[in-house]
Formats: sequence, structure tokens, C-alpha cells
Amino acid sequence: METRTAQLLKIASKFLLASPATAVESPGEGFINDTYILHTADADTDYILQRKNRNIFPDVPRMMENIRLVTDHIRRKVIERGGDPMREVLTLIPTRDGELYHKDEEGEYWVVTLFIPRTVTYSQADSEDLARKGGKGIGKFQSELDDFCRPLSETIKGFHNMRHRLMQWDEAIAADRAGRCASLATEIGWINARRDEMLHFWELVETGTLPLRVTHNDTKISNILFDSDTNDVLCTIDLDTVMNSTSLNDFGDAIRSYANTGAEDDPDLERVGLSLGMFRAYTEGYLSQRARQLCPAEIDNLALSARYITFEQVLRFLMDYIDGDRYYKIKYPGHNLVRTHAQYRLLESMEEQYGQMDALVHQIFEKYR
Ligand code: GN1
Ligand code: MG
Repeated sequence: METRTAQLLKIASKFLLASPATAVESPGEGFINDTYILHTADADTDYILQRKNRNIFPDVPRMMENIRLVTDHIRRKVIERGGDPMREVLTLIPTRDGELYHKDEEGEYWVVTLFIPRTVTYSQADSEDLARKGGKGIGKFQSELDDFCRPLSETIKGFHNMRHRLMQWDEAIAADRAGRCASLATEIGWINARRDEMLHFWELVETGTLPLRVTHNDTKISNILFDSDTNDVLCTIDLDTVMNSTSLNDFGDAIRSYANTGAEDDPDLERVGLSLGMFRAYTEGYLSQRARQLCPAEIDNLALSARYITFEQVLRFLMDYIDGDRYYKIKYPGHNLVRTHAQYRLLESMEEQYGQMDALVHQIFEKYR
């Protein structure tokens, strides 16, 4: 029997690496894909090997084509502004056959990117300065994609589309696959009480009031590489969900992580809440890059987008718990319910402070418009 390491090294050998991989490390992060670091004989060159989750991404080849188009575009921008294209954008490593992925005998898809050294990632923002830098980084990412005009494939159907999410929700409640609904009356009530208001937000996208742009769709802080010398955002990673949607998704999802005083799955709800200071700092960084490019409806709905994406996350964690934990990786039984409660506490805190959040957005917008 081949060991797992030997299997992974064999998969790595399908790719055009500068020198062969010799060791594999498993950082054990991410809720969806399996991620490994490949070390090579050359101490300065490592790679990231990922097995893409094909239960979640039904068409990995089209997803990889999205990522290729977007990274090629950003790479041109980085070169134009005199940046370092090996560090400021993901580099996809092709297979020896020139493909963007390797498909193994079991039909699993594998992808390799260049590992970017001297970087740091965070699971929570530890200072307002970091939040400001994070906002600036996503603002810059969006700006660099403003003139990207090729259509992108929809890698996950209806990803941040509330009409679609509520349809899935109604099906999950009706099916009650794990027999858990009877004990979740309170939590189910949280969703049902807000569905009309949240659907209304999505209608702004459907009617074109909120324009479609190129969006990352998964901008939580752990998907950003910060430069370990300067702590500036260096590179936005995890581009699996890059698609056309409202750019407010990226603001809202970032606030959900940067401005939370607790962890995403904090079992201690006393620790969870929205920090207005962190909210202000992130918004400052973000609007310093984007104020002149966003339309009035985007500014008016910026603060609401944080509630929208956090609500969606409550719904998705709870729906997965109801479905019997099939989507997200869990670390212990009941993890999805703990995540649901922690995200709901954050949502309530945003609702309590919504007036101040919205006022801050408009104040900061005036400064940069
Ligand atoms: C997943 O893959 P990862 O861990 O970056 C999820 C996001 C959720 C997030 C919750 C494709 O992100 O949508 O917001 O978990 N990605 C997908 O932390 O579903
Ligand atoms: Mg992701």
C-alpha cells in the first residue's frame, strides 16, 4: 500500500514544477478543499497542492478557466504598476500536458499554485491598522478587475443569491434529512423572520440597481495573504468563487470576519459582536480605493451588505446542520450549530448598530468621493 505522502508526491509529479517535490505538509485549513504544501529540493521554491471538492464545484475545468482569466488580468496590472507578479497574484502551475488541473483515476481534480513566501494569514483581525489594510487590499483587487470584460462561468449556482438560497432552505426544511428540525424551532424562526428583507436586497441585484461586477465572493480574512514585512495585503487567494455578482458581497463578507470581536465559530457568545472601530477602519481602507468607482446605490447598501452576508452565513451553517453536515467540513458533532449561533449573535450585533454603521459609510464616502 502506497502511503498518502507517496500518493501526493506522485500527483505532484504530474505538474511542471521547477524541481521535484520531496515532502508534503498539511496545514489543515479550509472548509471545502484539501490543501497541502509541497516542499522541493530547492529551498526557495515551494508549491500549494489542492484537491478541489467536486461535490461542491460541479465543473472544476470551468472554475479553473475563470481563475486563469482573472489571474492573467491581475498579473498584467501588477506588471504595469511595477509590482512583483510572482508575489502579488496567484501563479497557476500547469501539468506536464499543459492543463490547469490533473484529474486522477478516481476523478478527483488536483491543482498546483506557487507558494508565496514571507507572508502571513490571520483568522481574525488583531488591529484596526490590519482591518484598514485589508479593506484597501480588497478595494485594490476590485479596482484592478474593473476593466475585466470577459464573461465568467457561474462556478456555484446562486452562490450569494438569496432567492436561490431560500429555495434550498425550504427544501432542506421539508426534507429534514437528519431529523433535527423539531429541536430547532428558535433557529428556524431567525431565518424566517428576516427572509423578506433579505430577499429585497437581492432584488436590487436582479433589477440592476446594484450592478454586476467581478467579485471574489469569499473575502474572509483568512483568504488574504499579508506581506510579513509590511502587513499590507499582498495577494488575494482562494479564487474558486470568482464570478460576476455584486461587489457588495465582498465588502459584507469581509466585515463578517474583520469586524467580529469573536471567532466565526466562537462557543462563547459573549465574545462575539461587531466592533464599530474595526468596521470604520475596514471601510476607510476600502473606500479609499473604491469611493469614486461605486454607484450611489452601492454606497447606500454597503452597510446592509454586512447584514446580508452574515444572515446568509447563518442560513448556510444552519441548513448544513439540518442536512446532516454534508457541505462544510466539521471538527466535532454540532460544529455547524455552534457556527450558526455565533454568526447569529454577530448578525444581532450588526442589527443593533446598523444606524451607526450606515452613518459611518456615508461619512467616509464624503471624504474620498
Ligand atoms: C467556505 O473555502 P473557505 O473556507 O474559504 C465557503 C464560504 C463561506 C466560508 C465560511 C465555496 O470558505 O462561502 O463563507 O467557508 N466557501 C464555499 O467560513 O462555500
Ligand atoms: Mg473558499
